[in-house]
Amino acid sequence: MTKTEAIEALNSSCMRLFGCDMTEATDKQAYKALCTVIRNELYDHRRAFKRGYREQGRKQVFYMSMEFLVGTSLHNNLFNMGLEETFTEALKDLNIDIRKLYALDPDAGLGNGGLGRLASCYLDSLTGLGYPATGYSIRYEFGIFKQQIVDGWQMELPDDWLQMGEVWLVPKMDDAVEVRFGGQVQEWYDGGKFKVAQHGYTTVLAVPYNLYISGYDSKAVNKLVLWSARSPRSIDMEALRRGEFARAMDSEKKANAEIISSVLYPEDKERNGKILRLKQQYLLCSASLQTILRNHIKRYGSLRTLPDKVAIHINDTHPALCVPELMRLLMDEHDYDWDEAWDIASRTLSYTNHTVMSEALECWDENLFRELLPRIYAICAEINRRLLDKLRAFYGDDQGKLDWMAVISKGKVRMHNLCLATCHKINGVSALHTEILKQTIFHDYYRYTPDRFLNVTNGIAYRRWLCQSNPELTALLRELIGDGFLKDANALEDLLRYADDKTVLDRLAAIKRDNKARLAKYIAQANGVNVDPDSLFDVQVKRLHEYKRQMLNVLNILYRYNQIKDNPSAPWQPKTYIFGAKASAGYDLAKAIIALIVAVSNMVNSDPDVRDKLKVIFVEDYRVSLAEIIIPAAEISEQISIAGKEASGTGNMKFMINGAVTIGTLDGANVEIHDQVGDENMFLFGMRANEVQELWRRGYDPRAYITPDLQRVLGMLTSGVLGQRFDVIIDSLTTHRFGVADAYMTLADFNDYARAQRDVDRAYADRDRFNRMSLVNIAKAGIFSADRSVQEYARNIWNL
Ligand code: 26Q
Repeated sequence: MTKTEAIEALNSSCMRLFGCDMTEATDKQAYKALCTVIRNELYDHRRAFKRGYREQGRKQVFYMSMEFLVGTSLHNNLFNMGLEETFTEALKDLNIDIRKLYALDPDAGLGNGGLGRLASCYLDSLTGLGYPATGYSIRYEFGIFKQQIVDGWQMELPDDWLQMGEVWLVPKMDDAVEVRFGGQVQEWYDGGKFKVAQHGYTTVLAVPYNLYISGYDSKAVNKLVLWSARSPRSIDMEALRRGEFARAMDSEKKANAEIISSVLYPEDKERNGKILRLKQQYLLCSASLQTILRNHIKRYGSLRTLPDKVAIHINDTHPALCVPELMRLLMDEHDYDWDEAWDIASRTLSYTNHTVMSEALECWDENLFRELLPRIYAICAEINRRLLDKLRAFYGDDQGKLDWMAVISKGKVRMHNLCLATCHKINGVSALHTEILKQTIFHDYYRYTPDRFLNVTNGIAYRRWLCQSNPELTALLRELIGDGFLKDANALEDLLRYADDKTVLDRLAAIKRDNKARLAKYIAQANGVNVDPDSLFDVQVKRLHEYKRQMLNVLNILYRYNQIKDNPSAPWQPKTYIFGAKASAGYDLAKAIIALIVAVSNMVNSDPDVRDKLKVIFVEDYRVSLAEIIIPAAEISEQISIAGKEASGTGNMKFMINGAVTIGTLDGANVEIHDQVGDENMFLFGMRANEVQELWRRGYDPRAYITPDLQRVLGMLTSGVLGQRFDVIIDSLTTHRFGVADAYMTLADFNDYARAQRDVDRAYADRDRFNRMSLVNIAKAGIFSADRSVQEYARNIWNL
C-alpha cells in the first residue's frame, strides 16, 4: 500500500462511517476510520491465507483459554504488516499525529496476568510462523478492572473496553451456536443401542466475534474468536397481547443469558464454587467444540480423522470441560461409541498446567456441577469409573491414592484430574516447574504414564516487547547485527561481539537513559513525583501475591531508608524503586500490601534527608500498555518469588531482552535465565526450591531470622510512622493467620536479598561492568522467544 492509497482508504472509510473526510474528523472518528481500514486489510489477507491452508489440508491448532490479554492492537498490526511508516506519513499529510490515535487504542484486558498474556503471545507467534491457529475465549463486556488508588488504597473500577475496542471485532451472527444448561437427562436402550436425550434445559445462544491477529512479516492472519452470550430470540405472544412488553421480550431470561459473558473473573484466593464461572467455562468449551466439529465434518466428512487434522489445547484447567463436551458431541450427536470417542478425544486434546499451588487447583461442588450440566456430569462419572478401574489395576487398592487421582471424589469434580486422565500430552511451563509437577502434585499420574509429560518453557512475543516498545534499542541492534534477529531471536547472540566495545556499551546506556526519561515523564504526570532518570531504576511489576513477595522488596527499601537516615553522607547509589500490581478484589492482604507500598512511597518521597537518594513509586493500573513503557526503562528486574512457586514468569524474559539485569531466586524460568547468562550477569539470592521444602519440613520459625535491623523495619509497620498500622502484614510475616508460619518464608530470605541488593549497587558503581551485564542479557534472551516455545508445542504436542 502506498501513502496515496492509504490516504484514499482512510478518507473513504471515514466517509462511510461518519459522513466526513479525515481532515474534518474528530480524533475518535479518525481512530475508528484508521482501525477499520486495518481490520478490513487483515480480513482480506485472512481469506487468502485460509484458502491456502484449506487446500493443503493442514492440521490446525485451537488454543482454548478463558483469558487472552491482548493489549492494544493498532500499533501491533501496523508494525507486523509493515505499514507503520506508510500510515504515519499518510496521517501526517492529513494533519494527524498517529501517536494521538495510538493513545486512543484501548487495552483489551481479557485476562488477569501471565497466563492470559502468554496466550496472546503464542497466538502472535503462531501467526508469524504461518501456522493455522485459532484462539477461543469469551467476549467479556468488562475486562480486568481498572485500578485507582484512593486515599492510599486500591479501588476497582469497571473496564468498559468495548466503547473503543469494538472496532476490532467482527460479529458473525450467522455462526451463532446453542449451548444448553440444566434440565434432565433421559437414558434408554434402543435395540441394544444406548441412547440419551436432554429435557427441560435452558438454551443460551453463543455469538462469535472475530478479532484478527497479524504476524510479523507474515502472510498468515489468524483469528481470536470471542464468544458472547445472548438469549435466543423468543417473544411470548400471550404476554405481548396482555401489554406486558417487558415480560413478552422476556427481559429476565435475556439478562440471565447475557450476564454469562459480562465480566472476567479475577484470579482469586477463593477460586471455587462460582456458578457463573462454570457457565462461562461451559459456554466457551461447548460453542468452540461444536464449531470445530462442524467445520471438520464439512471438510473431511468424518470425525475419525479429527486427531490428524485438529489439535485442541487446554490452557490450564479453566477450559477442562472440553474433555466431557468433546465426548458428549462424539457420542450423543455423532453416534460414536465410548471407546472410539475416547480414542479421538484423548488424541486430540492436550493440557498445560500453570501453577503448583494446590489451593489453585480447580474443583467444583459435585451437586452444583450435576445440576448445571447433567449430561456432562454423567460423562465425567463414567470417565471416573473407567479411570479408577485402570488405576486400581496399576496401583492396587490404595484408597488415598485413588481419591487423589479421581475425577470425582469427596463431593468434588476435580478439573486437573479430568485433564490428566484424558490428554495425550501434559506440560509444565519451565524446566523446574515441570520437574516439580512430576515429583509432587502430578507424581502419581507421572508414574502411571511417564511418556505423556514434557516441558515447554514459556516464551514472549518479542516483536511487541522489544521491537515495538523499544524502537531505539531495536534500531541500534539492527545497525550492529543486521535484521536477522527480527525473524530469528537467536541471532541476538551476535551482539556478544560487542560485549567489550566501550562505544556500544555507552550507546546502550544512552538508550536506556532515554527510556528512563520517557518513564520519568509519565511518572511526573501520573504520580506528580519527579524521579531522576540518572538514578538506578529497579522495577517489580506483576500481579500482587504473597508468593511473589513484593513484601521482600518493601522490607529492603525500609532497611535502606533507615541506613540512609543513619548515615546520610555515605556515597549512596541513588535509586528509584518502581512497583506496579493489581490485587484481586477479594484478596485483603494483597490490598494491604499495596497500601503499604503507597504509604512507604509517601514517607520516603517527602523526606528531605533521603530525597535525592531514594524514591519509591507505585504506578496505578499496571497493564500491557503500561508495561510497554515501564519495561524498556528498567535496569534491575525483580523476580523474587519463593523458589518453587512461580511456575515460569514471563515478565522476567521481557525485562531481560530489554537489557535489565535480574535480581532473583532460582525459581521458574529464572533458572533458565541463569543457565544463559551465568552468575556474573545476574544477582541470585535466597533458598533453592529443595531448601525451601527442606526448611518447611523441618519447621519454619520466622522469629529466628529477625535481626536488630529487621526488627527495626518491622517495627515501622506498626509504629504509625507510615500514617497507618499494618498489623495484618506483620501478622502474615511473623505468624500466619491460621496459626502456622508464613508459607512464603519472606523473612528467611531477607538477609540474602539485602546482600544481593548491595551487590547491585557495587556492580552499578562500575558502569562499564553493569552495561556489559545488560548487553549479555539482551544477547542471551533469544531462547525466550515465543517462536521457540510455539515450535516446541507444534513438534512435540500438536504434531502440526
Ligand atoms: C481460577 C478459578 C476462578 C477464578 C480465577 C481463576 C484463575 C484465573 C487466572 C486462576 C489462575 C489464573 C492465572 C494464572 C497465571 O497467570 N499463572 C501464571 O502463568 C504464567 C504463564 O505460564 C506463568 O509464567 C506464571 O508463573 C504463572 O503464575
